[in-house]
Amino acid sequence: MKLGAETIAELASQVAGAEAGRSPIPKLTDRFPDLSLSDAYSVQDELRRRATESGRRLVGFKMGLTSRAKMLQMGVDQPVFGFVTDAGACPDGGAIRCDELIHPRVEPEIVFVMARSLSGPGCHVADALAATDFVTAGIEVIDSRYEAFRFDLPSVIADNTSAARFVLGSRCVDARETDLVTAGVVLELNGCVVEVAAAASVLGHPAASVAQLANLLAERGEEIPPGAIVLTGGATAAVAVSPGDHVAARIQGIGSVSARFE
Ligand code: OOG
Ligand code: MG
Repeated sequence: MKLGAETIAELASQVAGAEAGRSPIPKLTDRFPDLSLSDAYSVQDELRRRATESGRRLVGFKMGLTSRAKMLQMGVDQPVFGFVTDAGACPDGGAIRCDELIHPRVEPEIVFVMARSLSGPGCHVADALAATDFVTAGIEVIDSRYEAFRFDLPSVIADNTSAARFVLGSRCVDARETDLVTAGVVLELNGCVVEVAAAASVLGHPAASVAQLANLLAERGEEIPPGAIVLTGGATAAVAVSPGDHVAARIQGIGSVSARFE
């Protein structure tokens, strides 16, 4: 289906309204079963346009559903991308308010910061590594605007892939000097290890996620700009958090990052 600009704007308003009012809505495909992936990215583009128009700064992108653990958890079988703005950034070790969110979950992610632009199509791991400045440890806080965190591919794309908050570690590591295949990824909740993975759980190598982002952006006439951060996707399943929780992600050879929820 190719939706008109008015419908795209209306769907963007529904998602934005759910976020602002912290009141989840049924997934968009309940009302628009034929919503195409391209329409869904148009809704996301409209959300991005409104975010920057209201003064938020686009700081990069996020890939989602890049690991088997995430695909199985969410029942969706293809990677997707969303955008991240300065409004989502939280300091390492800082507090994140749950009353601003609907049903937050956390996931450990390897985050790339780009030195140069990266344009698809045809990008591969080596192209991504060559364009990277450094990698750091990250926690992404996702918060679906859909009831019961249930969605399908078009619905989650139109919801900016559940993007809500993110926390970056303070240690910057050269991606070419680090083993991003066998490195262990550990997610701790209140001091207990709750999820573990290897870096390779993200598309075989998290740089492949950056390359795939460039290739997906190219389909929409865009590229990854220099200086952009790229969240490569949860290496493990996401874990629900509530006020009082403390979360840490530890990534072997890269470092750790943490957040408190209140
Ligand atoms: C969609 C976003 C997925 C990831 O890292 O896989 C994501 C969701 O699971 O709500 O951010
Ligand atoms: Mg994520």
